[in-house]
Amino acid sequence: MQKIRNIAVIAHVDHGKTTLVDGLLEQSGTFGDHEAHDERAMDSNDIEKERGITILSKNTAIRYDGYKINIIDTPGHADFGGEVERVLKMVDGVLVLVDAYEGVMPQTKFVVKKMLALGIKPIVVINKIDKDSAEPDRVVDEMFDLFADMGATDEQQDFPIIYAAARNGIAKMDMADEDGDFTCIFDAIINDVPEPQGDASNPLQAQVFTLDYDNYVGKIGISRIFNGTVSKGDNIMLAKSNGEMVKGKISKLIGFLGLNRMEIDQAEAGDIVAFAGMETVDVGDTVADPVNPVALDPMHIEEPTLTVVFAVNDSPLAGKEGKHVTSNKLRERLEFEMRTNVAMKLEIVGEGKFKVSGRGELQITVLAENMRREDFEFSISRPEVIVKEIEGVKCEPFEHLVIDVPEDLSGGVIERLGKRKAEMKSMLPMGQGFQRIEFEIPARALIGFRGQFLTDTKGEGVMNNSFIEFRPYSGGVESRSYGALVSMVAGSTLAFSLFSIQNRGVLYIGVQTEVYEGMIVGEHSRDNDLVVNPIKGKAQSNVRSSGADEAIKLIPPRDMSLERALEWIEDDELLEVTPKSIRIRKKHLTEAERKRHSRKGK
Ligand SMILES: Nc1nc2c(ncn2[C@@H]2O[C@H](COP(=O)(O)OP(=O)(O)OP(=O)(O)O)[C@@H](O)[C@H]2O)c(=O)[nH]1
Ligand SMILES: [Mg+2]
Repeated sequence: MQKIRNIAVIAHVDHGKTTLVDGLLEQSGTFGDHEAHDERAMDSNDIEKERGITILSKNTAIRYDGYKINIIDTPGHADFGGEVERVLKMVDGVLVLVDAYEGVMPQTKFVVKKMLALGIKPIVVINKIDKDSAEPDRVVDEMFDLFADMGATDEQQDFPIIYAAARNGIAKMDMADEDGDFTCIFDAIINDVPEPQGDASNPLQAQVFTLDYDNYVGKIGISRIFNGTVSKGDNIMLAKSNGEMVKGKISKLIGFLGLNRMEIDQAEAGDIVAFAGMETVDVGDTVADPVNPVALDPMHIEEPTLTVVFAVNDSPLAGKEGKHVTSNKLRERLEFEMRTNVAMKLEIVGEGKFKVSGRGELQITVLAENMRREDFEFSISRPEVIVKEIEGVKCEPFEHLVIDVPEDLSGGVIERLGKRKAEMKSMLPMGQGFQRIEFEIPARALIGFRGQFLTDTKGEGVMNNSFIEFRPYSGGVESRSYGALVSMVAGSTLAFSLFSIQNRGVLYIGVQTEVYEGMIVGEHSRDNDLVVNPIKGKAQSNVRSSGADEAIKLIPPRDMSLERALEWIEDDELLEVTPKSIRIRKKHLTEAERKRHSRKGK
C-alpha cells in the first residue's frame, strides 16, 4: 500500500491558502524546474483569476519523501463555506491558516468549528508574518481562545504551530528561529496528520465530494476511497443518498498530480481519485462494491439562505447584445449548473422565471457573471433571504459580522447597523487608529449594506460576514435610504441634461448611453424616486450666447458592478444583465404603471 496523507487547507478569505499550496507544489518538486505556472496556480478558472479568490475547492497531489500527499484547497469566502464542510470529511488533517495581523475572522470561526466537530486535529499556520503590522503572538492567543470557546478537546488544543510567509516560501516552528523553507510544513503533515484508515482488501467504498463535468466523458465524481480497491472498467454499485442503488461501470479512473490529471488503472483505500462513467452520480453518493454495497454516511449539504429570480429579459433593449435569450436556453443553462453545483437550487416559478437559491450574493453573482460570458442575457431580481418555519416559528438566517473601521467613523457605522437590527457583541482597538467591532445581524439587513458601509467609511472600512444559523424572524429592517433617478424617455443620453441631473444625486451612466423609459440612471439624493430626462439637448436659439457653450463638466458616473447593482436594487427594480451591459430598471417601466401598482400594494 502506498504511503498517503490527505489534508485540506482552510481559512478565512485571503489568508493565503492558495498561495501556500503553490509553495507546497513548488518545494516538493512537483512543479518541474522549468514548468511555467501562474501565481495561485490552483485558482484556475477565469473569475477566480480576475478576482483573486478561490470559488471552487480543488484537489491536487504532491510527492514528498516517499509519501503521496493529497491536498484540497478550499475557498475562504463565506458564500462557499458549504464546500469546506464536505471537504473536511474527506481528509484526515488540515492546515488552518490565519493572517498574522487580521487574526481570527468570521470564516476562521466557521471552519474551525466544523473541523473540531469532525474530531480533526489541525496544524495551525500563522501566515503573512512578513507584514509590518503582523502580531503573531496575539494571533496565536486568539487561536487558543477560539479553540477553547468552541470546545476543542485537549488533544485538539495541543496543535502544532508553524509561522509562515507563504508568498516568500518561508516557514518556521518558532518566531525566534531563522527563516526556513517549507520542510517543517511537510514534516508536520507527515508526522501529525494520521494515516488514512480503511483497508484495500475490503469491499469498495468511496464517497463523492465534488462533481466535475467533461464534454467527452460526462459527469465526473471526485471521491475519497475509504475501503477497497478500484480499477478502470470495474462494475460498481452507486449507493445514492436516498437509499437507491444504481448499477454502473467505471469508464475512466483519473488521478491527480500537481496541476495535471491523468488516467490511471487502479487506486486503493486512502486515496483521492475521480471516476467517470456514472451519469446519475451526485455529491454524497457512495461508489460501492456491486455484490456487497454498503453506503457511507450521507453528507450534510448546507442549505441555501438567499434566493433571486432569473428571468427572460423583457426590457426595450432586450435581445440586442446577448445570443441566448429565450426561456428554454435560460432553463437549460441553469439546470446544467445545478448538475454540478450542489450548493444551489433551482425552481421554476413562472413562464420564463427561475428561482435560484444559494448561500450568498457572491455565489449568485459568479453564476450570473459566468452566464454573461457565455453570451446569455437575462434579468435578476433583488436577493431575498430564505425564511422558513422551524418548530412552528418563522425563522431567518443570521450572520456574524466583523467590521474594521477608523475609530472616528465607528459611531456612525454603529448607528446605521443599529437601525438594521444588528446586535453589537464586542469592540476592540486594532492599532493604527482602527477598531474591530463584531455584530450578529439578520442576513436580510446586510443586503445593500456593503455599498453604504464603503461610502460611510470613505472606502477605508473592511467588513466580513459569515452565516451563523436560522433564528426567529426579527421584523422590519431599514433598507436603501435613497430613491432612484428614473428616465422618463428613450434615447441616447446627452451631456447637457446629465449635467443638470447630476445635481440631484449620483449618476450611474455617462453620455451617449442608450436608455429607455423606466431605466434607472442614478441614485437620488433623497428617499423618493425622481423621473428625469437624460436625453434633452440644449434648446437651440438664434442668438449666440456670449462665451458660447461653456464646457460642461460631468462627474464620472459611479461604476455599478454586478454585485453592487444587485445589492442596490429594491423589490420594484430589476437588473438587466447582458454580455455587454448591466442596466438597472424599474419592473414597471412607465410612471403610470408604477403608480397603479404602488396603490395596489397599499
Ligand atoms: N504579505 C503576504 N501576503 C501574502 C502571503 N501569502 C499570501 N499573500 C497574499 O494574500 C493574498 C491572498 O492570497 P490567496 O492565496 O489567494 O488567499 P486564499 O486564502 O487562497 O484566498 P481565498 O481562496 O479567496 O479564500 C494574495 O494577494 C497573496 O499574494 C504572505 O505570506 N505574505
Ligand atoms: Mg484561495
